[in-house]
This record gives sequence, C-alpha cells and structure tokens, in this order.
Amino acid sequence: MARPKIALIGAGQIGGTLAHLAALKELGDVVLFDIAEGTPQGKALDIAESGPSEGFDATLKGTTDYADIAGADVCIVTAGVPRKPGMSRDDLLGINLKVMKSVGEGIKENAPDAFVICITNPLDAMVWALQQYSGLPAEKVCGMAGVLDSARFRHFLSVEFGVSMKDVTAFVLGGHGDTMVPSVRYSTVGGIPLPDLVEMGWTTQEKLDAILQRTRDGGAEIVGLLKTGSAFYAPATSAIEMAEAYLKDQKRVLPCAAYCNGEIGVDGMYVGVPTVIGAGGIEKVIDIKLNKEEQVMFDKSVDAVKGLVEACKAIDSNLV
Ligand code: A3D
Repeated sequence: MARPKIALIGAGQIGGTLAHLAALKELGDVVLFDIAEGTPQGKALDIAESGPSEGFDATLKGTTDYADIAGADVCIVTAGVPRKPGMSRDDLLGINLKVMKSVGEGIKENAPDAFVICITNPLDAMVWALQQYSGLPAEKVCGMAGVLDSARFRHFLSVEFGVSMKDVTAFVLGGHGDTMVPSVRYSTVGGIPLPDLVEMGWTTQEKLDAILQRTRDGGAEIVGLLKTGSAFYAPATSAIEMAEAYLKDQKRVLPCAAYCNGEIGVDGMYVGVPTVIGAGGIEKVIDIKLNKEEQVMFDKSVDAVKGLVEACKAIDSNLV
C-alpha cells in the first residue's frame, strides 16, 4: 500500500517543523509548498538528509507548484504571516485572508479529498474562510488551536502539581484568542477535577487563576520572548497529533476549531470545541453541557469570533 501523502502549505517555522516531525514519525511522504522560491526545496532537502541518521522511510519534496500536492491525504496550512510583539492575532486578518483564498483554491483543485488542518491566524476566522474557499466538506476542514492551548494548560498544571504531564488532562474551549475558555471543571489530574484539587489543598484558587491567565496569554508570552515570530515547536506537534488521529483512524478526543451545527449553542460557524477525529475527519462535535459561568465566557468568545468573521465578509463579499 502506498504511503500517505502529507502536504504542508507554508514552509516557514511551523511548516519546517511539521515536515521534520511527519518524517520522524513516518506518517507519510511529505510535500512542502511555499511561495518563497528555495525555502521549501531547501528545508525538504535538509530534512531528507537527516533520514540516514534517523533511519526514517519518507520522501520529502519542496515546491512552489500546487500541482505537486495532487492527491494529498492531509494538508496542513501555515501559509501567511505570524504576529510580532505588540500585535494581536486579529491584526493579521486582512493579509492572511488573501492567503487563505489562494490556498483554498490550490487545495480545491489539487487535493479535494484531503483532511485539512488550518493553523494560520486569526485561527477561527481563517479556518472558516479556508473551508469556503476550498469548498471541501466542513467535517474535512478544521483548525488547530485547542490541542496547543490545552497542552500549554496541561504543562503549567503539571509543573504546579509536580506530577507527570501524562496524567494531566485539560481542555480549552472557544476562540483561539484572548477570550479562550480553559475549562476548569473538565480538567483533571489522574481523573480528579481541578476544583477538587483546590479543596484538597494541592493548589490555591489564586495560583489556579494565574495558570488560567498564563494559558490565555501563552502565545503572547512566546512572541514576547522570541521577538521575531511566534511559537512553532508546540503548534507543529499539536497539528501532527491531529493528522495522526485522522491517518490512523484513532478516534482521538481532541479540542479543535470545528464547524458547529448547534452543538454547545453554536450554529453555522467554527469555534474551539471538543471533537472526535478519525478516518472521517471531524467525526463528532461533543455537545458538552456548560454551567452558567462557563456559558457566559464561551458566548463571549464566540462573539469575538463572530466579529472576525464579519470583518472577513466585509473584505470579501463572496464569503457568506
Ligand atoms: P512563518 O515562519 O512566517 O511562515 C509562514 C510561511 O508562509 C512563510 O514561509 C511564507 O513564505 C509563507 N506564505 C506566505 N504567503 C503564502 C502563500 N500565499 N502561499 C503559500 N505560502 C505562503 O510563520 P509561522 O510558520 O511561524 O506561522 C504560520 C502561521 O501560524 C501564522 O499565521 C501564525 O500566526 C500561525 N500560528 C498559529 C498558532 C495557533 O495556535 C493557531 C500558533 C502559532 C502560529
């Protein structure tokens, strides 16, 4: 059986890391696409040359021609620009919307059967636009943000509690922005919910609140440290987790930006929700019950995404 084909649209910081991880994990053969002539070819060759030492079997090709992504099983989209210190994700909307149009058309023409994972910011609005420009079914187009935001939350919690990250489960809902909603009730250590751990004296409410805020600011913290771009190792790892769930039909329960049809009170738009990812793409959006306080925060986050979607429509009247 032929190896799966993984197309990475955008060969920048995240794109290059994705290519390296996909090869190391032998998820399939990799095609790196970018408009910057030389960048995808150089990165593909560099990673291919790490193959003999690592011992992986995967081919890597760099290209500036969409025809080379033909028949891809998975497309991961990072094309566009990242933010710089002082910028919000939303400041990227105008420029990255144009990029989504060309990427969506490229996928539509060359890889219409792919599972598409968007990473380009502002995430929830860009994945919505990408689905429209590509015309692919909504369950085959999703956005990576929740896995990353949850990983940040899990990392901070494991450090606070001094326990293995493997035993910390957490998820973050809503839009990938300042209004994201890290879920406290549904996050656990070895199955024990966070509010119980506060009662048990494992941490204080103040410390937990600080971790929640650090999670919301997780992207900005790294932008502030790097000064020249945004995070790329953890974002790439998160998207690879989603791609693997699809390619291996793992039925993983992962939070991601998915198209909602009434789940959690959201209809006809993309936002961060818990999903099941398997061979069918987004096989299910999990319709969890929020309490009053969580619902207020979630609705605020959904409203922020709606505002970005309206801004996209104002730029391109073909978007509906
Ligand atoms: P960067 O290293 O600048 O790479 C972007 C690449 O896109 C560059 O190589 C560009 O040449 C290329 N590009 C630009 N326009 C096009 C086009 N029309 N077609 C194809 N390629 C193009 O950025 P990065 O890899 O650090 O980040 C990529 C995106 O991911 C940015 O929008 C970030 O804001 C976003 N990001 C999202 C998250 C989430 O959690 C959602 C996290 C981190 C970064």
